[in-house]
Amino acid sequence: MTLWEARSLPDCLFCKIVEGTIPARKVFEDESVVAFHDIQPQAPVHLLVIPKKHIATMNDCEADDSALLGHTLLVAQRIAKEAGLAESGYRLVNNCGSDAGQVVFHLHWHILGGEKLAALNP
Ligand code: IU
Repeated sequence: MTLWEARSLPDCLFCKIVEGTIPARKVFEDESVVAFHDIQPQAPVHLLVIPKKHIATMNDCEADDSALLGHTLLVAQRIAKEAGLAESGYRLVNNCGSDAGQVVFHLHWHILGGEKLAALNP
């Protein structure tokens, strides 16, 4: 049993995407990370990058997760480049908790790009 299988939650939608029991348009997968198209894109390019291991939020990350977190971010960089966003730029977003609008409680980063995004502080 791999680490992510040991740590997957039966009712977590993103764990089901990792397992393949809910469909997703995956663009990347390795032993610890999956990336896929968001089903409700908020920009011309909207991808999600998630660790396979079930971690609910950024608040739940521990020191042992540092290599996994670093790897997940480097995967985000790689697939943003593969999506053609390196030169124009992109936004990498993690919503942590309800005030930030987190809806799916399995750690993930949004990659948003393909157009001029609204400024955070207009
Ligand atoms: P949030 O950061 O938790 O608010 O974002 C969750 C995202 O997951 C949101 O943009 C959804 O459209 C997206 N999503 C998805 O791509 N596929 C799914 O099966 C489900 C949610 I459920």
